[in-house]
Amino acid sequence: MLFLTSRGFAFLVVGCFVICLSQGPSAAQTGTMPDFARIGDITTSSPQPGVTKLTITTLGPIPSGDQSKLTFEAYFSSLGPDYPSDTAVLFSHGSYTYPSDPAIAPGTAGVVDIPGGFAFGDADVVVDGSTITITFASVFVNDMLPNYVVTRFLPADSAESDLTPYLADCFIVSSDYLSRSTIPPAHPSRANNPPTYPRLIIYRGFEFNSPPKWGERGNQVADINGDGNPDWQYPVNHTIPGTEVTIGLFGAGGCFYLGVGIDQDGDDHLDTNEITGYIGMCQYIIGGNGGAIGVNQNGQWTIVWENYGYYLFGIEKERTRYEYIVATDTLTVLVSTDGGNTYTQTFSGKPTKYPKFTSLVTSGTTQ
Ligand SMILES: [Ca+2]
Ligand SMILES: [Ca+2]
Repeated sequence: MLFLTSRGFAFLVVGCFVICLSQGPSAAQTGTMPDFARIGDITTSSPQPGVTKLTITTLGPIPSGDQSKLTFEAYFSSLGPDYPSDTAVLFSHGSYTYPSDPAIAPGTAGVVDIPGGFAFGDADVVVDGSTITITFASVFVNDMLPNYVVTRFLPADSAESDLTPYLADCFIVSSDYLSRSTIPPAHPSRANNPPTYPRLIIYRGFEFNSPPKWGERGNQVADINGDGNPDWQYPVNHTIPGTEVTIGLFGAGGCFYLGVGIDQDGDDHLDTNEITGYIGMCQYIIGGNGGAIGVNQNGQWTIVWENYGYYLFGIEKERTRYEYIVATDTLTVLVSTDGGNTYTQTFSGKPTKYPKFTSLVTSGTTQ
């Protein structure tokens, strides 16, 4: 665990006001940013182990009762500062409800997964004059400093129809403390692949280092990829409500595997001898993962796992999406090469028949 206590830093604000050329002029586009929507300084600290405190100081006090549409968004990358930001810690202010899933109401803060657009973590926020203090669990951001912080602002009298395109296309103040990037992140309301399932987040790829190909790491368990070497299990266990079906995360040969099975001994933990199949994996050398349990449009419990592959320098290469319907024991695998806008189905059937999983051990037996 890396603590941030002594790692406070200051942002050099390189603020700019970006005009949405694709939109007609509006009050927001021709106006000026109020001081309370402009960032003066940002620091992080760790008031206690496992807790990160992000302090944003604005150039002017935030007026009481302000009804503008304003967000402060601190972007983090699970893979390091040169990789795409995939997590935002944000504060929604004024009259603006942040369009994540679930939404973040005005006056509250949360942690949002940018690729999926879902809010998966809580954050506490206190506003005092020009100081915004957001406190959250460090694990959400892998104990890293933010890559940059963005504020987005619309005056209170802006038409609602102005809101989404403006927020999606423009950033107002962007501070990049190492000048790594001048490209603002897309607003998550335009994020690819809007969630279609009610989400209960089951896993964030950055919570664990990739499993080693060789050697030992903690949580050692029985050999699951049949190479004769013991493998690893991570503390990710979730049981589908109302069932004994449980998922567990395993590591073997440098890859993550999401296993599913019946929790035979009722300990809310998927033991290796309880795995009946695998329903997701991390197959990219540089990548990230996210997943959720929810109910699909047919009312069936569905486990969704998405694996993102990156080139170096943060360019997304490909993503693979696994959707497992519990009731029918059906796994569907879909691949996207355009950032999640479109997917091509590559497999649908029993998990044990998916070619990448056929050599894995299930319930003590190689399939
Ligand atoms: Ca092994
Ligand atoms: Ca068990």
